[in-house]
Amino acid sequence: MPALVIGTGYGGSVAALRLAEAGVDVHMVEMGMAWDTPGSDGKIFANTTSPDVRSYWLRTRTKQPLSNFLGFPLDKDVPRHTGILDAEEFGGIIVYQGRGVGGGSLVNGGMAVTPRRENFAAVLPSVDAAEMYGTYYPRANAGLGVSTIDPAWFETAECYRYARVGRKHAQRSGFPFVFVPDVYDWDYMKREAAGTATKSALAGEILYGNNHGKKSLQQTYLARAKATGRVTISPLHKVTSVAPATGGGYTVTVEQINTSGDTTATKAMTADKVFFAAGSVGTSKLLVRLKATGALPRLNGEVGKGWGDNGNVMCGRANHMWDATGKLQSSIPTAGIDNWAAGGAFAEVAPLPTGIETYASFYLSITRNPHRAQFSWNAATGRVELNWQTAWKQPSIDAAKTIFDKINAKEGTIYRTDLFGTYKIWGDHLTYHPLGGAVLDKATDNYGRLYGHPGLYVIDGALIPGNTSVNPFVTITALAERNIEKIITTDL
Ligand code: FAE
Repeated sequence: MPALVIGTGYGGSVAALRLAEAGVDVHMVEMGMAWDTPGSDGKIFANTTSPDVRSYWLRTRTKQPLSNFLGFPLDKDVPRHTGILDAEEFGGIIVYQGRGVGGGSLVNGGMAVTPRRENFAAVLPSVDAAEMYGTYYPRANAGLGVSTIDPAWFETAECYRYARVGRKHAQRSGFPFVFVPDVYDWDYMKREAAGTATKSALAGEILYGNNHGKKSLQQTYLARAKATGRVTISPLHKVTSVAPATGGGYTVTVEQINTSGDTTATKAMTADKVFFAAGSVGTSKLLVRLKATGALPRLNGEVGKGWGDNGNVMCGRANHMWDATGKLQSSIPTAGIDNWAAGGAFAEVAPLPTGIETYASFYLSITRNPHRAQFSWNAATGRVELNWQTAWKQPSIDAAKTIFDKINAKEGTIYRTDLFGTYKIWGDHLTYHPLGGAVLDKATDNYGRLYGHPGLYVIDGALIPGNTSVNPFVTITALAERNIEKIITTDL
């Protein structure tokens, strides 16, 4: 076959669509499920407040990002299943990732943020920023279906009381407050609020999938890719090896798995070109292992390096009784506090959709964190390890404190200590935004061609060196649009 794509997230979906449009047949291999069939409750996706068999990737106990509430642990036992959210545990960090056709777009908040141009230039200096902002960011935003909330509706919607409280507190402390675009269908959300459409964002759906309203890749890039007739997808198939084939191209070894995660068949596929789009962690793990075990010996020493957590850190604040944040909270965040230039933090005002009044404000901050980790092969355990240290979150906590210490002082409020454990203020144990591990212009050339093995490409978040200053998927999509255009015109 001409082209095989490993993974069906943002990078993989862009590659598949543009290759197919150029007349190239594409096969996509995805380890997660298809997520196109309703369960016994008639719904495809489980609700955030009631995780079930569909919610976690091959775990026997849930691993909720907010592990506690009012002192009570929230996790519970679930049957082991190829569920939608992977809480992948490394030594110093839990990396949350989407599993299934659509990758992270199945589980994420849909916050679709284009970074400030000066920040982009600092992240990827080898990329022509004028081209990115003139052509590829607009193309990505259009392809993803990005739009911004109607500001008049925002002012009155009960489900955004929490965001308005977040704005009031930010502005009273002098911080810039910005609306954040999203791929959620805002007209659909208005109908949810009016009671004329089945609730999704207003029913708290997000972390384990949205049954309505959110334009995941299934509704955008992947739908268009399939409509070309040139793209096939194998769900519940996991790539375990890629090696040069005798006679040219690559042999790709694929394990078919069942919904308990057991291998039921092993298949060999051959492709002229192979695109690594298994996500920052998935792509890095494959490349590091294949280099170390001799399948792809000529990959360079940059493979596995430059990994970061996009500076993710979470916290909550306890408000006064007169600053109620609302029983009804839309699960789709719509606004943020931009203190990047002064304090190195961009904090999204996040929902806490518990169904009860919590008087809490909750935030996910993206911060400027200088630490970068490396993936390496442990031959003894047969695993790829990541050397991130939990203590490396301290610069992120310090950056977030430039916002929240000031707000707390101004409002006379305190941090919540009951959301991530007992008497624990900071959610510093996780990231939603893994980036890097096969960095552009280091492990690959300036368009994602892996050094050492012609015909192999990286086209996902692994290309980005650890931070994007905002939520990453628009940048991943735009960079993929840029790279695939070059690859199609020069390599095919
Ligand atoms: P990704 O979307 O992770 O896709 C990789 C795919 O490859 C997955 O479907 C894997 O199952 C599959 N795969 C991995 N290994 C293999 C293998 N060996 N064989 C076959 N398939 C494999 O990669 N970002 C934003 O910009 N805005 C947000 O609001 C936002 N919220 C988030 C909320 C949560 C809870 C999470 C987890 C993430 C969030 N993100 C958000 C991050 C965003 O989803 C992520 O950066 C992108 O999905 C990464 O895109 P990639 O194409 O790199």
